[in-house]
Amino acid sequence: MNNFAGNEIIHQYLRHNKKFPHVLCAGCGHGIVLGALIRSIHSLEIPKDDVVIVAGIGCSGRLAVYVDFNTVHTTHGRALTFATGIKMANPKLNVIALMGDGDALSIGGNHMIHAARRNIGVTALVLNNNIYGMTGGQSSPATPQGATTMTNPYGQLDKSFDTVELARGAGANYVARGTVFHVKKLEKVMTEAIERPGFSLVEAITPCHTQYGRKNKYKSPVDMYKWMKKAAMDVERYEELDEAKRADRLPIGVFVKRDRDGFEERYYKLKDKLCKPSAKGGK
Ligand SMILES: Cc1ncc(C[n+]2csc(CCOP(=O)(O)OP(=O)(O)O)c2C)c(N)n1
Ligand code: SF4
Repeated sequence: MNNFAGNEIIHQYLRHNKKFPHVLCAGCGHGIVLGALIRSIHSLEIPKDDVVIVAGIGCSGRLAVYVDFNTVHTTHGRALTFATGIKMANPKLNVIALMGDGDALSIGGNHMIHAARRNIGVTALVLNNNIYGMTGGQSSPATPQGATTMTNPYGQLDKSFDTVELARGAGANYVARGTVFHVKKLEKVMTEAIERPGFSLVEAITPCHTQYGRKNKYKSPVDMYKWMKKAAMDVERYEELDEAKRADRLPIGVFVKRDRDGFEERYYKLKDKLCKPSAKGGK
């Protein structure tokens, strides 16, 4: 598909009469993630009315207002709780929770773990820009150790969370990572994530030059994209490297593919069993 055809597709899914121009800074990667998400939904031919985008709060959460699906802009850290309720009420819907790294791993971290443990049929899309973008650049659990932030001017002391390992350990059916530089690959894993029953998580690495990059020696947003180009490598190749060569590299691709039954499947099976009329004619 050429760029023009790609733009035509995106055009069909935007709320043109509302909320534009958008609020994102020049060079922000969040719009690229949204474009990839739209194209993956389009490629699956899912009707707009069968898609629900549930967003938290943050620059990432803001994306929900631009797209013409069923959308819910919820509270910070609670996207997965709303998403769980929606999926349980109508399991036929494709429910996608859009969250920043702060949203998903900090205030919403517990919901993330338990949504994965339950294996609820929701797709979690974590836009990881290593920082709290919207509120001025505070450290998030994804801020790399040693990085400078508004709240850690002498360098982040804590180690950062590995979103992929967290979701894998908690029991998600599908876990992948991509970057906005490698957008075709990102689109592919998003498509697979939406298709797979049970809990899926895609971590999209996306730059926030405004709050993170310029405090960490990236002179321009372009430098951040160059970093992604250089650091990212397919997970299969990454796993062949010895420990020393893995430093500063970022594995991307698919990390987990499982077929465990989803929570709503187990719940509705139990409900059917309990509601079956008994042999004696009672309920
Ligand atoms: C309960 C609650 N606590 C704190 C906030 C303030 N707040 C809004 S967005 C945000 C962090 C945003 O960072 P992230 O989730 O990483 O998204 P980004 O803006 O980087 O896309 C915070 C702390 C809030 N809105 N609600
Ligand atoms: S503050 Fe960062 S995350 Fe927010 S719009 Fe600007 S570049 Fe994007």
